[in-house]
Amino acid sequence: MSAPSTGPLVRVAFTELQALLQSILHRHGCSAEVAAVLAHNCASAQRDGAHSHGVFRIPGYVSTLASGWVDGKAVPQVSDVASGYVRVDARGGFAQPALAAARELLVQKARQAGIAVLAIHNSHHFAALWPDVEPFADEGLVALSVVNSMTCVVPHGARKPLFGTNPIAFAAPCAGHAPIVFDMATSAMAHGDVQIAARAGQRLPEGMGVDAQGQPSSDPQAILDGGALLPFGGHKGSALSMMVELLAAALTGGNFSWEFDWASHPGAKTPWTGQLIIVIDPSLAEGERFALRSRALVEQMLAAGLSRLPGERRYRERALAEREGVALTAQELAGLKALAG
Ligand code: NDP
Ligand code: PYC
Repeated sequence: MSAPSTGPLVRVAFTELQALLQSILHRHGCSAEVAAVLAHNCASAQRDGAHSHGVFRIPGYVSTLASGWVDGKAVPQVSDVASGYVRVDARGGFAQPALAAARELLVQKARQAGIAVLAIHNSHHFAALWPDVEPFADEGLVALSVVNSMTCVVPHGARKPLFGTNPIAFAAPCAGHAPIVFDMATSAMAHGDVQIAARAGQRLPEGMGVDAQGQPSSDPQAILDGGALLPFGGHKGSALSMMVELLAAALTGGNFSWEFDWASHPGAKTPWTGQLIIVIDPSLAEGERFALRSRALVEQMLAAGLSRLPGERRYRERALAEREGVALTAQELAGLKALAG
């Protein structure tokens, strides 16, 4: 989990931050619709203290748009493939607008069939994954999503990087409680957190990555400069990362993490890959029971001594931001205002 940037903090209303991000993205090449979707996503990450994918990412969006690598005005093409299958060609644009375009059809199919799959390809995902799944749980559905990124992770037992940081996010409703959500890179750290540590001049814990010679390194800059990350949990995280490549790329028709070459687009940062989302309607088989069972599980975990659930830190940050405004550094806010012109 990334720490916020250092420096004096300011707090701004969520809607104000969202509007600022929207104007930046629109000014730098996104259509109004795409800018609105991405601004909501990025402001939500900042609000929840998900710093590796909050406003920290805005310069990357801007440089990528300027490089011509991504189409910020792409209109996704939705195909109704089968009773439980929706496919979207993001047409070289961002993944979140593709999800937004297909969402209604996906939910309709999940409610009819009990389960539905959304396969997005030709898409760029540069964000946290939980915003893609949490809203499904808010409406009583269970959702699982995977997305692959860019080659920077050495598979367990291999010699050179191949996989992306490949996160997995899951959300489920829980009676009388916010949805249970986890969202985790299958690498030992998110690439964004390595960049934040490098910027702050911090060392990393051992076991996160290797340098350009393949030697273990705790220097984030060495990992960024020709080195690589390792999967979390050795062969187990490596197997999950492999699964993400299969589901997010092979199944959707998107690129594997190593299949695109952005060298001719200096400034490009967004991986051009694919994303899979699986949505299940638990009410078809279990009625209201799933959410109650989910609550029973949480109670047993707490009784067993668990100090916090995944997602709980974010919910706490969110509640604080709703009371006091979204926190960012004065320097970050000034940088955003400059980008907004
Ligand atoms: P973390 O390791 O910070 O957290 C992973 C999950 O574990 C979160 O759900 C977190 O909840 C939970 N958690 C953390 N600590 C505890 C604890 N002590 N007890 C219980 N639960 C805990 O996330 P990562 O660094 O792996 O990933 C960061 C972000 O980067 C993710 O949002 C991910 O989607 C994104 N990412 C995006 C990529 C892309 O291609 N688009 C690629 C790779 C990563 P909580 O959130 O409440 O802390
Ligand atoms: O933090 O690993 C990461 C990441 C890759 C693409 C977007 N975020």
